[in-house]
Amino acid sequence: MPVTRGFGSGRRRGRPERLPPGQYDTGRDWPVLTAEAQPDLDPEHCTMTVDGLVDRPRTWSWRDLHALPGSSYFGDIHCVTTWSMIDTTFAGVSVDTLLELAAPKREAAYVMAHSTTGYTTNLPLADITGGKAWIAWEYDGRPLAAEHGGPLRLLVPHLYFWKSAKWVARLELMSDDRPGFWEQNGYHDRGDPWLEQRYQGDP
Ligand SMILES: Nc1nc2c(c(=O)[nH]1)N[C@H]1C(S)=C(S)[C@@H](COP(=O)(O)O)O[C@H]1N2
Ligand SMILES: [Mo]
Repeated sequence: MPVTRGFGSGRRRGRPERLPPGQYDTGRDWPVLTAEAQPDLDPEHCTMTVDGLVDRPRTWSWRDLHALPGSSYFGDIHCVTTWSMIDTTFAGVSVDTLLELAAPKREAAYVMAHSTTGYTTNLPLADITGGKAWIAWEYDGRPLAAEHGGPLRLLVPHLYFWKSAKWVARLELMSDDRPGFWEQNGYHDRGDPWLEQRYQGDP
Protein backbone atom coordinates (compact mmCIF):
# COMPACT_ATOMS: atom_id res chain seq x y z
CA MET A 1 0.00 0.00 0.00
CA PRO A 2 1.27 3.48 -0.74
CA VAL A 3 2.41 5.28 2.38
CA THR A 4 2.37 9.04 2.57
CA ARG A 5 4.63 10.60 5.12
CA GLY A 6 3.26 13.61 6.97
CA PHE A 7 4.26 16.95 5.60
CA GLY A 8 7.72 17.76 6.80
CA SER A 9 7.78 15.07 9.44
CA GLY A 10 10.84 13.37 7.94
CA ARG A 11 12.67 16.63 7.62
CA ARG A 12 11.83 17.54 11.22
CA ARG A 13 12.52 14.10 12.73
CA GLY A 14 14.30 14.27 16.05
CA ARG A 15 14.53 18.03 16.03
CA PRO A 16 12.71 20.46 18.33
CA GLU A 17 10.80 22.01 15.45
CA ARG A 18 9.10 18.68 14.89
CA LEU A 19 6.37 20.03 17.20
CA PRO A 20 4.29 22.99 16.03
CA PRO A 21 4.41 26.07 18.29
CA GLY A 22 2.66 25.63 21.64
CA GLN A 23 2.34 21.82 21.32
CA TYR A 24 3.70 19.07 23.60
CA ASP A 25 4.39 15.41 22.82
CA THR A 26 1.79 13.18 24.51
CA GLY A 27 3.82 10.03 23.82
CA ARG A 28 1.64 6.94 23.26
CA ASP A 29 -1.05 8.35 25.55
CA TRP A 30 -3.77 9.19 23.00
CA PRO A 31 -6.45 11.41 24.60
CA VAL A 32 -10.11 11.05 23.67
CA LEU A 33 -11.92 14.29 22.85
CA THR A 34 -15.61 13.86 22.10
CA ALA A 35 -18.13 16.68 22.34
CA GLU A 36 -21.23 14.53 21.79
CA ALA A 37 -22.36 11.10 22.99
CA GLN A 38 -20.22 8.37 21.42
CA PRO A 39 -22.30 6.44 18.87
CA ASP A 40 -22.33 2.66 18.72
CA LEU A 41 -21.92 1.88 15.02
CA ASP A 42 -21.84 -1.46 13.26
CA PRO A 43 -19.06 -1.40 10.64
CA GLU A 44 -21.04 -3.72 8.37
CA HIS A 45 -23.78 -1.11 8.12
CA CYS A 46 -21.75 2.10 8.05
CA THR A 47 -21.53 4.03 4.78
CA MET A 48 -19.55 6.94 3.40
CA THR A 49 -21.18 9.50 1.10
CA VAL A 50 -19.67 12.21 -1.09
CA ASP A 51 -22.28 14.66 -2.37
CA GLY A 52 -23.07 18.37 -2.83
CA LEU A 53 -21.23 19.96 -5.75
CA VAL A 54 -20.16 16.76 -7.51
CA ASP A 55 -21.19 15.26 -10.85
CA ARG A 56 -21.62 11.77 -9.39
CA PRO A 57 -22.86 11.77 -5.79
CA ARG A 58 -21.93 8.41 -4.29
CA THR A 59 -22.32 6.28 -1.22
CA TRP A 60 -19.86 3.50 -0.42
CA SER A 61 -20.62 0.60 1.89
CA TRP A 62 -17.98 -0.77 4.29
CA ARG A 63 -17.33 -3.52 1.73
CA ASP A 64 -17.12 -1.00 -1.17
CA LEU A 65 -14.55 1.06 0.77
CA HIS A 66 -12.38 -1.99 1.39
CA ALA A 67 -12.46 -2.85 -2.33
CA LEU A 68 -10.84 0.50 -3.19
CA PRO A 69 -7.05 0.86 -3.33
CA GLY A 70 -5.84 1.32 0.25
CA SER A 71 -3.68 4.15 1.50
CA SER A 72 -1.90 4.82 4.80
CA TYR A 73 -0.57 7.77 6.72
CA PHE A 74 2.55 7.69 8.84
CA GLY A 75 3.26 10.89 10.72
CA ASP A 76 2.06 13.20 13.44
CA ILE A 77 -1.29 14.54 14.67
CA HIS A 78 -1.87 17.82 16.53
CA CYS A 79 -4.82 18.74 18.75
CA VAL A 80 -5.64 22.39 19.41
CA THR A 81 -5.71 21.60 23.16
CA THR A 82 -1.87 21.39 22.69
CA TRP A 83 -1.12 17.66 22.58
CA SER A 84 0.60 16.17 19.56
CA MET A 85 1.25 12.50 18.89
CA ILE A 86 4.36 11.62 16.90
CA ASP A 87 4.69 8.78 14.38
CA THR A 88 1.10 7.58 14.17
CA THR A 89 0.02 5.05 11.56
CA PHE A 90 -3.47 5.10 10.10
CA ALA A 91 -4.86 3.13 7.17
CA GLY A 92 -7.96 3.42 5.03
CA VAL A 93 -8.56 5.07 1.71
CA SER A 94 -7.31 8.40 0.38
CA VAL A 95 -10.03 11.05 0.08
CA ASP A 96 -8.59 11.61 -3.43
CA THR A 97 -9.84 8.17 -4.44
CA LEU A 98 -13.41 9.00 -3.39
CA LEU A 99 -13.31 12.43 -5.01
CA GLU A 100 -12.02 11.02 -8.31
CA LEU A 101 -15.09 8.79 -8.43
CA ALA A 102 -17.52 11.52 -7.33
CA ALA A 103 -16.07 14.13 -9.74
CA PRO A 104 -16.23 17.51 -7.96
CA LYS A 105 -17.77 20.31 -9.97
CA ARG A 106 -15.62 23.27 -10.94
CA GLU A 107 -17.32 25.53 -8.39
CA ALA A 108 -16.62 23.21 -5.45
CA ALA A 109 -14.11 24.97 -3.18
CA TYR A 110 -14.99 23.89 0.38
CA VAL A 111 -16.17 20.79 2.10
CA MET A 112 -18.29 20.11 5.17
CA ALA A 113 -17.49 16.84 6.88
CA HIS A 114 -20.54 15.37 8.63
CA SER A 115 -20.48 12.70 11.33
CA THR A 116 -23.34 10.30 12.00
CA THR A 117 -23.79 12.19 15.29
CA GLY A 118 -24.36 15.61 13.71
CA TYR A 119 -20.79 16.84 14.41
CA THR A 120 -19.56 18.91 11.48
CA THR A 121 -16.31 20.58 10.47
CA ASN A 122 -15.51 22.73 7.42
CA LEU A 123 -12.37 22.59 5.30
CA PRO A 124 -11.05 24.11 2.08
CA LEU A 125 -11.28 21.43 -0.64
CA ALA A 126 -7.55 21.97 -1.29
CA ASP A 127 -6.84 20.67 2.25
CA ILE A 128 -8.39 17.26 1.59
CA THR A 129 -6.98 16.71 -1.91
CA GLY A 130 -3.46 15.91 -3.11
CA GLY A 131 -2.69 13.09 -0.65
CA LYS A 132 -3.46 15.10 2.49
CA ALA A 133 -6.62 13.40 3.80
CA TRP A 134 -7.94 9.89 4.46
CA ILE A 135 -11.07 8.05 5.46
CA ALA A 136 -9.37 5.89 8.07
CA TRP A 137 -10.53 2.63 9.68
CA GLU A 138 -7.25 1.32 11.08
CA TYR A 139 -4.85 2.68 13.66
CA ASP A 140 -1.53 0.96 14.28
CA GLY A 141 -2.61 -2.08 12.25
CA ARG A 142 -5.85 -2.63 14.20
CA PRO A 143 -9.46 -1.56 13.66
CA LEU A 144 -9.91 2.05 14.75
CA ALA A 145 -11.40 2.07 18.26
CA ALA A 146 -14.92 3.47 18.66
CA GLU A 147 -13.75 6.24 21.03
CA HIS A 148 -11.30 7.39 18.33
CA GLY A 149 -13.98 7.50 15.63
CA GLY A 150 -14.29 3.92 14.45
CA PRO A 151 -15.56 2.45 12.25
CA LEU A 152 -14.67 5.44 9.99
CA ARG A 153 -13.04 8.77 10.73
CA LEU A 154 -11.77 11.57 8.57
CA LEU A 155 -8.01 12.09 8.97
CA VAL A 156 -6.53 15.46 7.95
CA PRO A 157 -3.28 15.35 9.90
CA HIS A 158 -1.72 18.57 8.59
CA LEU A 159 -4.52 20.56 10.27
CA TYR A 160 -5.55 20.65 13.95
CA PHE A 161 -7.26 17.41 14.85
CA TRP A 162 -10.77 18.83 15.33
CA LYS A 163 -10.92 18.82 11.49
CA SER A 164 -10.58 15.01 11.59
CA ALA A 165 -14.26 14.21 12.16
CA LYS A 166 -14.85 10.97 14.06
CA TRP A 167 -17.68 8.66 12.88
CA VAL A 168 -17.56 10.48 9.54
CA ALA A 169 -20.36 9.56 7.13
CA ARG A 170 -20.47 12.33 4.56
CA LEU A 171 -18.33 14.87 2.74
CA GLU A 172 -20.50 17.65 1.31
CA LEU A 173 -18.79 19.74 -1.37
CA MET A 174 -19.73 23.43 -1.32
CA SER A 175 -18.96 26.58 -3.27
CA ASP A 176 -18.75 28.78 -0.17
CA ASP A 177 -17.29 28.25 3.27
CA ARG A 178 -19.67 27.67 6.15
CA PRO A 179 -18.60 27.09 9.76
CA GLY A 180 -18.90 23.62 11.32
CA PHE A 181 -19.48 22.77 14.99
CA TRP A 182 -16.28 24.06 16.62
CA GLU A 183 -15.87 26.78 14.02
CA GLN A 184 -19.26 28.23 15.11
CA ASN A 185 -17.89 28.08 18.65
CA GLY A 186 -14.82 30.19 17.91
CA TYR A 187 -12.32 27.81 16.33
CA HIS A 188 -10.49 28.80 13.15
CA ASP A 189 -11.93 28.00 9.72
CA ARG A 190 -8.66 26.42 8.52
CA GLY A 191 -6.63 25.39 11.59
CA ASP A 192 -3.02 25.06 10.41
CA PRO A 193 -1.01 24.11 13.54
CA TRP A 194 2.25 25.52 12.11
CA LEU A 195 0.54 28.93 11.80
CA GLU A 196 -1.23 28.46 15.18
CA GLN A 197 -4.62 29.03 13.58
CA ARG A 198 -6.46 28.08 16.77
CA TYR A 199 -9.28 30.63 16.99
CA GLN A 200 -11.29 32.84 14.66
CA GLY A 201 -9.18 35.98 14.15
CA ASP A 202 -5.83 34.15 14.31
CA PRO A 203 -3.78 34.71 11.12
N1 LIG B 1 -17.56 13.52 15.79
C1 LIG B 1 -16.56 14.13 16.41
N2 LIG B 1 -15.37 14.22 15.81
C2 LIG B 1 -14.37 14.85 16.45
C3 LIG B 1 -14.54 15.43 17.71
C4 LIG B 1 -15.80 15.34 18.32
O1 LIG B 1 -16.04 15.82 19.43
N3 LIG B 1 -16.79 14.66 17.65
N4 LIG B 1 -13.50 16.09 18.33
C5 LIG B 1 -12.45 16.58 17.48
C6 LIG B 1 -11.30 17.00 18.25
S1 LIG B 1 -11.38 18.50 19.02
C7 LIG B 1 -10.19 16.25 18.29
S2 LIG B 1 -8.77 16.80 19.04
C8 LIG B 1 -10.17 14.89 17.73
C9 LIG B 1 -9.91 13.94 18.85
O2 LIG B 1 -9.79 12.65 18.36
P1 LIG B 1 -9.47 11.51 19.40
O3 LIG B 1 -10.58 11.52 20.42
O4 LIG B 1 -9.39 10.27 18.60
O5 LIG B 1 -8.16 11.89 20.02
O6 LIG B 1 -11.37 14.51 17.10
C10 LIG B 1 -12.04 15.54 16.44
N5 LIG B 1 -13.17 14.95 15.80
MO1 LIG C 1 -9.16 18.92 19.64
